[in-house]
Amino acid sequence: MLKETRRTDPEIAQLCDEELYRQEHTIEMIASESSVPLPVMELSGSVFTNKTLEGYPGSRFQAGYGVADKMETLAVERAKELFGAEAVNIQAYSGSTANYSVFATILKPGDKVLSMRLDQGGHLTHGSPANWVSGFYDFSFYPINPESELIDYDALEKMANEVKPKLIIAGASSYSRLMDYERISKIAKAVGAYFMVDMAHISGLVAAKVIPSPVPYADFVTSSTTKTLCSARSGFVICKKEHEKMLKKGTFPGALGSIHLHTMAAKAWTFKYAASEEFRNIMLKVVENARKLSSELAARGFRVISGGTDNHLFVIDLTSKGITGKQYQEVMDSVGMSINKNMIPFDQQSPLVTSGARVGVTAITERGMGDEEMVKIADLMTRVAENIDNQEVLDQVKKEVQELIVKFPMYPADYFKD
Ligand code: DSN
Repeated sequence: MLKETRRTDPEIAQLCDEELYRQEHTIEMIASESSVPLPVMELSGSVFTNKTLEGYPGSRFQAGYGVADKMETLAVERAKELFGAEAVNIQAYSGSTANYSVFATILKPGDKVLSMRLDQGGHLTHGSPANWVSGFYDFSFYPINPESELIDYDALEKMANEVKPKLIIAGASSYSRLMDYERISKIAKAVGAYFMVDMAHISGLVAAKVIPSPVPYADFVTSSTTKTLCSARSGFVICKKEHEKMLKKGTFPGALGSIHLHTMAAKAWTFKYAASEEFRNIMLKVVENARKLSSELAARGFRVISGGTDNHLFVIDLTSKGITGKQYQEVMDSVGMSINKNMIPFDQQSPLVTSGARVGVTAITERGMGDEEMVKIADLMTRVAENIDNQEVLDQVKKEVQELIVKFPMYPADYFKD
């Protein structure tokens, strides 16, 4: 696959080889990661990358659109079928740009938006002070209940009545529980707000019908495609038929430029594959593994936020182990296990330090791991947390990580050789 790169630029080829080695030898538990099937990798690097095109099928700004129109139409039709959607816009480059295109479609500067705060599970693009949208729109945040650590729907309703937002956003980057989309959609309707769900993290589980879908309830559903959907680095937006025309305009020329046909081709492949029994079985196992790993960690003294998980991820509070998220992330990485530091609800630490860590099991489940491996990983994670300064223990853990991971190769050994 890297034949010409090896010939023309051995330095870059070497970096690719090093990254492949790192991935093959790492227990990958960053919840937003997955390893893409080889056709997705091939299509992401396909000849479609050469084509510049703006507009939509049947109405383009450049010549040479015939094949591209077929590709975009196919991707849209497959996505509609997979998610039972009335309309889909496939042009987003990522989950973030999918959100921006919805904002460009329905919001004006200063409009009010009600969403979930970053430290309680939300996303940067849902109004975090660190993101440009916070200076452009007027964000308020609904809370989670400090005891249950679940969304407080009564408080959400009260805030919606007080704030009268133009848009209510649900969906999160580190919330491990199901959401009551039906209830939020009723609240949104009652106050005259649009309802948008950002299902970036869970779209694979939704596609496989392993957890409930927001599609019947929301005006707009946005997603990236790299997380549980295990596809190209890209995104898409689903909407009700009545919003399709304005979403098209809001996306192009409203928010984005020329389309990325290469990742569109990869997404089209995924929208067919994600309807298969094979993909559904992986997603079923993802949820089973997340439950198993979280309960094994709880049994070893970690506090799991909200007491468990219904999806592919969960957040652990590290204060009982006397370490920060930053420390844990760094030392875990040094022994070949990859997680990310994450704020816990009402965290006293800064986002760069944090009191918690987020753990996701999509990538290790794709590699074939199950119950037995979840028990072993819980044991390895505990030994790291409890021996953060003990190099002898960490060296032993590193050795055991390698013994485990080499039994579950990610890709055929010879695929990237030439
Ligand atoms: N939103 C970030 C995450 O969840 O890790 C990147 O996708």
